Amino acid sequence: MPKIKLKHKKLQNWINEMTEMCRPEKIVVVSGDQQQKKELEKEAFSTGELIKLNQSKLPGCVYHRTAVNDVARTEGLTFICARKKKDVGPTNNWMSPKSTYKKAAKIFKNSMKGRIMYIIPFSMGPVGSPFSKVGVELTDSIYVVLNMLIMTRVGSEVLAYLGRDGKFTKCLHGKADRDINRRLILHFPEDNAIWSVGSGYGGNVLLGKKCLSLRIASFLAKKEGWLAEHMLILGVELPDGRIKYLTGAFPSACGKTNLAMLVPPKALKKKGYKIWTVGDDIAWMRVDSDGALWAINPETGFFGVLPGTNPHTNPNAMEAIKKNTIYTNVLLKPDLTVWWEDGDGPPPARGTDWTGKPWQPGRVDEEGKPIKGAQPNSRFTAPIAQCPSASFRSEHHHGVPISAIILGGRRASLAPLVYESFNWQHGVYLGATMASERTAAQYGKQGEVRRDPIAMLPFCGYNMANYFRHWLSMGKKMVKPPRIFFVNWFRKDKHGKFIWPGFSENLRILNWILERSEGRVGAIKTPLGYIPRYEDIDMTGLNFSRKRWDELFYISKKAWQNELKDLKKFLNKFGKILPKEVIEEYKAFDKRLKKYRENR
Ligand code: GTP
Ligand code: SPV
Ligand code: MN
Repeated sequence: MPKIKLKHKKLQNWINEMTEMCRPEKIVVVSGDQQQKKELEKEAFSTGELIKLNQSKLPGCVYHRTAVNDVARTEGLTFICARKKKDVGPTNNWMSPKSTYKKAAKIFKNSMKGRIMYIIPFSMGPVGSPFSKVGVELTDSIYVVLNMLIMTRVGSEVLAYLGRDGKFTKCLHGKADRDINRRLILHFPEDNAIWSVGSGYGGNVLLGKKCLSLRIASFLAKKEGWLAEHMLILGVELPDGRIKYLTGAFPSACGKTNLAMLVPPKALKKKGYKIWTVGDDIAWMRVDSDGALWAINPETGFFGVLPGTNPHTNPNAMEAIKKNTIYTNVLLKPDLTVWWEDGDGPPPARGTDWTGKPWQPGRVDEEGKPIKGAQPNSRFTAPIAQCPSASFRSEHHHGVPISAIILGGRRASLAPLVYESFNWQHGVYLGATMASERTAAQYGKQGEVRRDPIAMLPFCGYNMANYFRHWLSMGKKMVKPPRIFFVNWFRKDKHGKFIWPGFSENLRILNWILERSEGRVGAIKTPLGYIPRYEDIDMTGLNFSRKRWDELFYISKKAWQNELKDLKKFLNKFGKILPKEVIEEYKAFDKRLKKYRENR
């Protein structure tokens, strides 16, 4: 049995135990240095786990294909294993820790025979910051190691920080045979442990991301009095030079990465607006001694959606992925560069699709449906530091102060472009009652509307009713809590076209949000909350008619009453432990709606 010697006895014992179970041939500690990284890449090229891309066109870039049955997070196979079922609530899958360890151990048993087990010490947040959390991931996948090197702070520095008895989250990952019937993504919040087996896809296996930084961290955050959220963080530099920071919770594939890297429209850029990207997926927030809410991004990389990313929609992302990037599940071109749908330029005449089959434009399946070159949830892994808009505050252990919180979702009809909550409690209600259409980031029926409170439905590591309660209590800790807004960039007209141009133009709405937060502009009161007046939005350089605007803000009494019915079913699931404040807000909204007269 291979052995390594570490100063940290608990870590050492745990590794011994896991080695005993998985039986790897060799153990390698990931140091974080360039030389080791190069060797790992070389090894992965030789086995075909990775393909080296065209180094003159894409320096430092590599390509990876996952198994065809392993292209997105598998929420149905994701479990929170707390001792008591009621502690995980009605929205999480539950299994008891004891029986689950046993069940998973059978799959892990001997699964690393003939393989190397890599030990990845990592820190979510700057190493040594009191707001950071340390994890150690054991994995038999080089792809995981290389991704973690981009996504987190990895290596000897973290081990040194852990010392002899530092706290860490135990993260075990094994590819096993990638059989979907033997795939489990398990969280043991009471043991501060994660076990993931049978998958090789991003969110299932980069255990620092959703598993630690959201599911385990949300559990710790509740205990310790802070917030671990599925949110982007961005800074808006105003023409007067001040930078105001916002966070935004949108469900998976609903625009966090795009908004976090927004490029101001020409006319606003000329006025002096600028965007600073702090994070695109996860925010850890706490109330500081000044009574304000401060946020850090625990990650150092982006794991972003490629289809739809192009120089028009997201020029900053395009710039960030030119070098040192891992491309997963896109189309491979004959010259060893890559392509994806709605990317940069027309499709190549031929290539190899994400499943490894020859591809050309116009190829269709048996049913005559077009076959995509890139998987709809194909992704890039790239260092934040390579993004032209990367914030200079990323390494600051204190993070950034938050002026406003945005919630959002994909609603083809129903929700207006933007509305502001009346107060913190109403804002939490808007969060608790969020819903969005399902995207390619999850398995399941695409387009179906599902409830996704604060974009945390798949990521909250405990009972969501208590999560709402935690949010309510956080508001009381702040001197002046940030205002909470809801946005919907995705409303469509009767021809099925997006009404709002979105992307860069969203800055016009962010600007209104910030003006509202500082009490510099008025608004119209509706049953939903406050909405902007057309004339209060800076439309310089954009041709957007008042008629289209009114379409964006149309509030259908009937549709909202139906929404309330659907919502009631969801809220009832929580039973008696649902905070009374949420019910209060529900009733108040129902009442406002009854009185509302549509002016159409
Ligand atoms: P995860 O990484 O899964 O958490 O996703 P995300 O929330 O970061 O989503 P992302 O920014 O990658 O956007 C997903 C999809 O939404 C892409 O296809 C974008 O083109 C599209 N999108 C983003 N912003 C807008 C917008 O303002 N308007 C419209 N119409 N589409 C948008
Ligand atoms: C998401 O699905 O919200 C993602 C991608 O950000 S993954 O890391 O796979 O969860
Ligand atoms: Mn995400």
